[in-house]
Amino acid sequence: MTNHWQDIQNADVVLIMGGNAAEAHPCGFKWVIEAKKQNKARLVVVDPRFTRSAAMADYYAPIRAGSDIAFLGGVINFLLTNDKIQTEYVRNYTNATFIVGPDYKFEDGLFSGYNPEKRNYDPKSWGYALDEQGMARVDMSMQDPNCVLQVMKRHYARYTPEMVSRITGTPQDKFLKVCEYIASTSTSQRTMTIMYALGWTQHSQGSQMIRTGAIVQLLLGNIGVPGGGMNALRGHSNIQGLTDLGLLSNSLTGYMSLARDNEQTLEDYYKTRALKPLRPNQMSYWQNYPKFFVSMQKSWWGDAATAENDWAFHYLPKIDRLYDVLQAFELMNQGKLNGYICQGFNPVGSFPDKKKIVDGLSKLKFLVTIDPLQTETSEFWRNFGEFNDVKTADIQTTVFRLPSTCFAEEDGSLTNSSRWLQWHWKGAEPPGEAKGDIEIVAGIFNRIRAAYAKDGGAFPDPIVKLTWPYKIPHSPSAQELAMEYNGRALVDLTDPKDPTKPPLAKAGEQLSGFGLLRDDGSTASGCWIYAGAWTQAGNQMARRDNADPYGIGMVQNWAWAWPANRRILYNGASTDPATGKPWIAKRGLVSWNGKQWTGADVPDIRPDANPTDAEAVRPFIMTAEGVARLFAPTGMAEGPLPEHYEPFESPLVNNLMHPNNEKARANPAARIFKGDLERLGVPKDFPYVATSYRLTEHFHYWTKNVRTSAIIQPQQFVEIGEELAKEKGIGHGDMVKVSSKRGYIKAVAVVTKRIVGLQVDGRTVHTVGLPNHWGFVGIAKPGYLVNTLTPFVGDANTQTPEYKSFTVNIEKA
Ligand SMILES: Nc1nc2c(c(=O)[nH]1)N[C@H]1C(S)=C(S)[C@@H](COP(=O)(O)OP(=O)(O)OC[C@H]3O[C@@H](n4cnc5c(=O)[nH]c(N)nc54)[C@H](O)[C@@H]3O)O[C@H]1N2
Ligand SMILES: Nc1nc2c(c(=O)[nH]1)N[C@H]1C(S)=C(S)[C@@H](COP(=O)(O)OP(=O)(O)OC[C@H]3O[C@@H](n4cnc5c(=O)[nH]c(N)nc54)[C@H](O)[C@@H]3O)O[C@H]1N2
Ligand SMILES: [Mo]
Repeated sequence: MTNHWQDIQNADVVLIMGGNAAEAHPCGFKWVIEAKKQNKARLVVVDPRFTRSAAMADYYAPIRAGSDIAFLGGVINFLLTNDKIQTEYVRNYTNATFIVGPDYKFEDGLFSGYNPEKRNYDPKSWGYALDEQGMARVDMSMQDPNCVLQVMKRHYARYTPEMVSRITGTPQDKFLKVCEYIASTSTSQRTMTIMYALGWTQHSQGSQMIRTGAIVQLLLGNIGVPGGGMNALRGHSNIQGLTDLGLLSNSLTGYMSLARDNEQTLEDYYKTRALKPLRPNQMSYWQNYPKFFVSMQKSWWGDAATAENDWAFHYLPKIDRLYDVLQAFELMNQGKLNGYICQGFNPVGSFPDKKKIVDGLSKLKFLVTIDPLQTETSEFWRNFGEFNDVKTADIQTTVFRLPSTCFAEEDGSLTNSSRWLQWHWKGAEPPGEAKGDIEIVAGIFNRIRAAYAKDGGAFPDPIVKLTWPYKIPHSPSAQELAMEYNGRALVDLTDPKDPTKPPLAKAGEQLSGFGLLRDDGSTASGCWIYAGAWTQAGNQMARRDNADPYGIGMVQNWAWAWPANRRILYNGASTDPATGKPWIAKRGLVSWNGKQWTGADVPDIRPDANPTDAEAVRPFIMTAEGVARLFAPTGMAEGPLPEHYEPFESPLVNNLMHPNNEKARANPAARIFKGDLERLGVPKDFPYVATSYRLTEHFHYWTKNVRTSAIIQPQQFVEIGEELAKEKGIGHGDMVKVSSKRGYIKAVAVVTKRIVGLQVDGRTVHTVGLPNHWGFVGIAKPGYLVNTLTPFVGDANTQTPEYKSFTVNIEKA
């Protein structure tokens, strides 16, 4: 979230699109109700299904799954052609004024730089026009035909209400009504928040769907302001913490990244990460990358990371490709990956194309599962009849099951969607032989290290020299790890401005924030954005003061938020650039008092940045531009502006935007492996759009082990609309067979008014809804896994699978 849960109460309009907060985030959803109570906020929901969120909405519009870029592109067109943008915000806080370079082109659905063999883009031609000093050229009047605003106007002119409706199936009048609600927040006095989750992320163009939402918010001046923002409603209790700590295979902590194999030296590595400003006087805060990186290396390898060895840069792997989960299972299937450790993860249930997942696991030498429960994954080798029809005798994989605790049986912190690190305390002792996750992983590590120390190996240093300072080496405590992430001074840190002053931190002391980090090896910090969470004053995550002195939900002393306990990111943009005073006085976050920035939140701008300077520091300090990017010259795999593509499986044989270009039918840069192309269905055989989702009564695949949940939602069902049911002769409660190119499941039909057929390009397209919670292990009624049906396709940037739009057939079983 750019903002936070409590802040939703400040919104005037709430758009829930690509999520179903009432159902999947019921505790957080109460802040939507607060917004309705306090501000007469209007709730608008756009979803293929009339959900429990829709049931609370002031306005609901249906949409065909997978077509949100067309819808939001239409919103952008509406805002630009009807002059419903917050002009001064757009001019000062976004790159609308920046001139795009002469080589940029968009033709027939493809951007310049496309390589069809590699299915990727060279983004070189997407850069800005630069002046002699290497600064980006701008036109503050936004009239230059090549400035971003004008480029966008041309790009989105194609997204007319007629075209939007033809693609999305949303009736035109409903689409336009949603546009009006959204446009009502283009004044500086009204804000809209967008709440989204998997309805946007789980698509082959998911990242661009989210970007389209962000562009809408920027045009309206709704980013950085209270009641605004792009609010990703995260999944598992600590999934925000997972990405913060860099647990994705290409990540390091605090959103740093692993070097690629063409970046063999530290200098090359920094080149594309510590970017110089593109406009005069801007901060480009990532210029501090070396401070964050060296501090992380010192935290990991201590005295073995020295200036002479480039802070042990060569200890880190250099990646030749992304090693996401799709890649891992592809490699397993190819026989190139033969051991797998599955910690708190049940891929047989949760990953797409179950057959491919089970085939992959069957080729392993060993599989380790670390889980409090038996799962479909730990039992993948057993025959469960039609639900998992494997030949056990043919599977040679050795499976180790290591029983772990769950969160209530350990101390630690969870980072929620608001970026708050909240400490919790153990509530019970683990049962039986279960051990905590830290102890299990430490046990594996210590044994591997002992083996390396004894026998040597190809490259022992990174393992043998890893810092391991814990009191009980086989069981580090959560406290020790949290303090390590925060970081400490390794020597007395003198003030560079005045070395005679007492040190800013003494050797050995916990650091108060990332502002103290250095790139000379004098500081250690495991995760720079977490610096400030456990200071000399103690555990900030354990704070529990819910005082809200400004009455706008700013509880600065409740837990601790990254970065720097800032609750709303980019909050400098909540002020009028002419004065530095809040756009909305009663919801003031920060303001310029003539000398410095102060306010209810920690200012997200240099403290002494005078807004009245001609070249004032702009509030988007993490970009080299200093402003937010409507047009992204780098960073996105499939182009600088979002463009509608069809899902890989769609009821349409072509992309209505580019009917004659097969290459632009589906996202041209999305992740798909050769073999999986053959496992995609065509509309003639699989005419219905399928989408999968959650129910309040279950949490993924584990609550089918809980008696009460297994009673209230006992077995797999499938939702279809009344019209489709009639066409197919399916009655409420009948058993049906749902099939895709990859397999089939059988389930009970629920015939409902909540899903309706949509008019897409002149014909009716039906949606089949698949709640995704059951399987063959547990105490609920055993059954098929929904992911038997889903395609092995991933988003071009994140490789998140396309669970939310694929195609099926349905018939009475
Ligand atoms: N009770 C419960 N709560 C949970 C979970 C759970 O299992 N049970 N899981 C947690 C996890 S890990 C996560 S990630 C979150 C997920 O939270 P959500 O994303 O809110 O949950 P979903 O139900 O998967 O999907 C949300 C909605 O997206 C809609 N949708 C599907 N395709 C599209 C599309 O193309 N466009 C639009 N606009 N909408 C679409 C679906 O109809 C559905 O209503 O929930 C978390 N909360
Ligand atoms: N078709 C379809 N597929 C989907 C989705 C969808 O919407 N549609 N959603 C996707 C999403 S967003 C997600 S997050 C995934 C979820 O996929 P998974 O993460 O694979 O599913 P969970 O059932 O949440 O599995 C987590 C496991 O963690 C175990 N666990 C719980 N606490 C602990 C602990 O403290 N330590 C350890 N070691 N284990 C623990 C649980 O017992 C459980 O077996 O599913 C994805 N798959
Ligand atoms: Mo999730």
